[in-house]
Amino acid sequence: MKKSTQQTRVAESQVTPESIFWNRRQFIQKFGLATSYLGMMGIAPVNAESNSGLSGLALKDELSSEYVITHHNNFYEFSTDKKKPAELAKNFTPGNDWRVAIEGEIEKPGEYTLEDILKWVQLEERIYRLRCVEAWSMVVPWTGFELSTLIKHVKPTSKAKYIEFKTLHDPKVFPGQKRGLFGMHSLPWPYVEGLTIEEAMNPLTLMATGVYGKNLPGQNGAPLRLVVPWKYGFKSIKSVVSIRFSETQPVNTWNKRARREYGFYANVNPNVDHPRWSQATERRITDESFFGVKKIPTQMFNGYADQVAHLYKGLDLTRFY
Ligand SMILES: Nc1nc2c(c(=O)[nH]1)N[C@H]1C(S)=C(S)[C@@H](COP(=O)(O)O)O[C@H]1N2
Ligand SMILES: [Mo]
Repeated sequence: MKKSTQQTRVAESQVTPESIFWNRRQFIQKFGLATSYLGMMGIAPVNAESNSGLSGLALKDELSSEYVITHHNNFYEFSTDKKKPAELAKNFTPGNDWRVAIEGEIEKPGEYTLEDILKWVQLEERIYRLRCVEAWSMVVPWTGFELSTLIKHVKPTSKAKYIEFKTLHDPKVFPGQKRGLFGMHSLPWPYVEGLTIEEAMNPLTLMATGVYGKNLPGQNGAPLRLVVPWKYGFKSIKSVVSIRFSETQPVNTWNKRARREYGFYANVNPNVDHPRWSQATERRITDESFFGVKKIPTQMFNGYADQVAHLYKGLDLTRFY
């Protein structure tokens, strides 16, 4: 069953031109509904009238299969083994009563449910590349909303320069948060990530609630996770319970863990190698062998330079990696 449905899906979506991407978005805005991925494939008119300089989003890459996206995961709260989160997350099925603390330098701090948040925003589908710092990549059809909409809703003060995100910390839910050998943790918990307010406001930055037209499965960061497609995957923090606006730069988990290997910015950059491996190429994982046999050149900002390069003008990207 698994095999045949996937193959159909991938075949139907080999090419995802910009026109489909943007018209889908307009369609959803117009009719105020998020239709499933397959449903949308049928209605895409041609001619994207090259929307407001948002070219460069033409994504001709083959989609990774739903099976790959949901069975090859980095989610250390469950396990450091990429094949295990799918199994271990079976009972992690949070719903719209999921609570998110939104606080710090904003006019409307509070504890909100996902249901509250979904009233403020517009869901849409976005197909993005996901490039892990480990040099593998996938192409994912996310459902989600622009983080900028949430930000505007809670009204940041002039002191809000950064946003810090946290994942749920609960060893009863996440076995990987229990102490392991020698009382060690795989990472310091909770998992923390951060963005500058400008990065968070960029129209590419999503909060995802779904993948392949379905609610996010536990292993992909249910019920709400960040997606920042021009940065290495570790920035795209899963199962978010806290969004805090601050004046100072947050210390993100991987930076805390290995400062010289993982920075705050973590922009995808083929010219700055990881201290232990090259970042010039990546293995594109499309099918369930997980091998990612196709080796392709990594693009600056993961191919989203037109949308985000301006954010880093004057910043030495070899120092601020
Ligand atoms: N809370 C949390 N978020 C996380 C991670 C994690 O271990 N814990 N792994 C990150 C890494 S390294 C990657 S590559 C992506 C993987 O997302 P995916 O499993 O949906 O492909 O999630 C990121 N978000
Ligand atoms: Mo990653």
